[in-house]
Amino acid sequence: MTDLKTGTILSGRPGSGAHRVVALCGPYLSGKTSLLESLLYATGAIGRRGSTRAGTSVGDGSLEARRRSMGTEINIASVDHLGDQWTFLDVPGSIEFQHDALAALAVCDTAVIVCEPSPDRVVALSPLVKHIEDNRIPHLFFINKIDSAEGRVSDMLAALQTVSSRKLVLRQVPIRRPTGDGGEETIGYVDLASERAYRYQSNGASDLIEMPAEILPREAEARREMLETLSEFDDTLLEQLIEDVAPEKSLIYRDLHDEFGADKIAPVLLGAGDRENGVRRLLKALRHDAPFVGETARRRDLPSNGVAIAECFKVLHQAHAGKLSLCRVWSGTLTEGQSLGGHRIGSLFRPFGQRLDKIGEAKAGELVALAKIDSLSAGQSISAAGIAPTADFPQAESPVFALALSAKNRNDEVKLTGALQKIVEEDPSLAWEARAETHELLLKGQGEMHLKVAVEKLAGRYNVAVETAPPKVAYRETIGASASQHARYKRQTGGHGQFADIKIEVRPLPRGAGFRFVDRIVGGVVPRNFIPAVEDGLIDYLKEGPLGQPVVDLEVALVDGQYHAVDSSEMSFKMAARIAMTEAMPKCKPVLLEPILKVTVAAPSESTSRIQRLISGRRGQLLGFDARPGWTGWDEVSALMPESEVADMIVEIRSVTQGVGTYRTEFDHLQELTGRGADRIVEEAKKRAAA
Ligand SMILES: Nc1nc2c(ncn2[C@@H]2O[C@H](COP(=O)(O)OP(=O)(O)OP(=O)(O)O)[C@@H](O)[C@H]2O)c(=O)[nH]1
Ligand SMILES: [Mg+2]
Repeated sequence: MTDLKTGTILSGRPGSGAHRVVALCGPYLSGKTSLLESLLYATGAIGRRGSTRAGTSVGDGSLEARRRSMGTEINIASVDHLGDQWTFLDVPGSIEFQHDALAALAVCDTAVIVCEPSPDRVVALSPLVKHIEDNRIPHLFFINKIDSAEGRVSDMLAALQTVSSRKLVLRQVPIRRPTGDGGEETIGYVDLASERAYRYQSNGASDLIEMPAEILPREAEARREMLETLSEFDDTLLEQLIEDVAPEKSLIYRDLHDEFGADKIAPVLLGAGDRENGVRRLLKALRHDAPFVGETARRRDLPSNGVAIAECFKVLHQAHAGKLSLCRVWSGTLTEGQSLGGHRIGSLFRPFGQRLDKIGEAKAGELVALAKIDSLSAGQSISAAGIAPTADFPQAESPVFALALSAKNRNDEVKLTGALQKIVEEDPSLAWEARAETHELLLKGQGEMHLKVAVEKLAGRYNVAVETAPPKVAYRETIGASASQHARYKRQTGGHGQFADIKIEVRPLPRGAGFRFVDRIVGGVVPRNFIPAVEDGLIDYLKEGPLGQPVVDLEVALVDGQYHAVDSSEMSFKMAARIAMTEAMPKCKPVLLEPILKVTVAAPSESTSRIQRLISGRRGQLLGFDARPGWTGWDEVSALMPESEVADMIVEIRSVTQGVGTYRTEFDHLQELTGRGADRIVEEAKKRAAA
């Protein structure tokens, strides 16, 4: 289809050489990278199929991924297939690396949601499906590992429908055969549109076989369901069904194509990606039904008028190539050496696993790595107008886990912050912060594994070895009683001495008031120029009170004093202030304060009561729960919780929510902490001071 106003090709035809992008996404270990391997093999891009388990796959080639046999970053591979060009973006399934999945989804034409045939695990899919639906990304489900499926496909379909607001359309029914041990195995499938039966091969394309007689009733029922769903969007088909006229195949194919492209239905395919079963059928569906770049650009409100524009969705920092901005070209052509919006486009690369193939130009639809455009980062587009943010690019998730970092070699500190900047640019769901309250360098992210991988990258790619520790909690202390104190600082060491004499009154202030200094000196008993020195001395003392923590929420009034015309100095008044505080504080009933956070946990409703128990078990005070806005079947539980109890809470939240629960926090107040918990913290502070 051509846009009449601009002459741009909005949608192409299979075999027209157009370049489409497919994101392979889905839960942890559902088989995405194995499926990618089979897609590459089936299209002839690789001559032999590797495996993630053996560490021989094209995807997961990074050290961090290989070490764990899991995805930790986007894998990219482009292939030619029957006159079309395809780029597959295989993303990590772990929720901790989810940002890469969202980045890939932003630039794809179609998402393939790869899931396992386990109805009780579909909850794990719900945030992903919601994100895809919210962004109106045409998507299909690939029920993988069909070789190990135990239940019925119809039960899986029903479970999937509970997390999908799009009507699901089953495209295939499995052909099953009893196994010797009383179970069943899937040996092939019937395609419900063509009504042809196929037998899976252990390697290569499935064989066309005669339709097994025993499957006919099931096939007929599944086909009727497919047609009924399609007829909800097509009156012609509806009339034919009512009048019992057998619809033309071309009509069925057209409906499948149009309603998929318009994101009204989500087709469901079956297969086993690690042995190529159903892989060619998947390729065929993509070939016929995946939208083209112009349609995707239109969906995202990006220009597709033939003028060059590309959007960066991820940055990589490479030892040799330097900064690489991974981009999708939405319109026009990018060429090596071209100047675009004031930026020179240097080398262009096409990524294939860990390999970068140099190319001279990249056309609309293509996925390309642009070298050394320093200011081009994820979520920005580059065009003749310069570099600008794209409106609907996914925001980075707020962190739910943190570690304190320190360089093993003190001389590496500058190198460390430089490397942190780079890894955060590569993965914006990581963040780092020099936290003044605890004097720690914090690395924050989506979970322990996420941060461990980041730490491995620091060591392996940037050559900065770091130590990690759980972050400190920013405890404070305050006082529960008032006291007056007189203090004198006097030294006589030859020449002229040191003299300062002051009287202070210390009293507690309400929570949140901080520190207040009051000058009540009358008649110049402490000269004006020394009063700031008294205040300085107080502030200096307050950095660490008798319980080993910064002191807050108190007032200190300077009420009286004496000075000596020769011996008094700023220094001596500062010293007197310290002495006065050191003596006054123990009389003021010091008490520990711990930070309390307002916590909002979001989780599927069936785990709400478990979340509430988890919060109560961590000294939390429940405030209530409500439906999570915009999320069907999810709740938000809010509570006040001590910061120390929140630190590793994500691990437990995930274990009771199939990994999908999450939380956000904001500081609420400081609260007095007494008893054994407080004693332990004071002990630790003392030990640290002594060390
Ligand atoms: N039985 C069976 N096992 C499979 C199939 N596909 C993948 N597996 C196995 O499932 C495990 C995970 O496969 P991967 O391809 O690494 O899964 P993934 O979805 O890429 O994993 P992450 O990227 O870490 O989320 C491996 O042990 C595979 O061998 C399949 O179709 N059938
Ligand atoms: Mg993977």
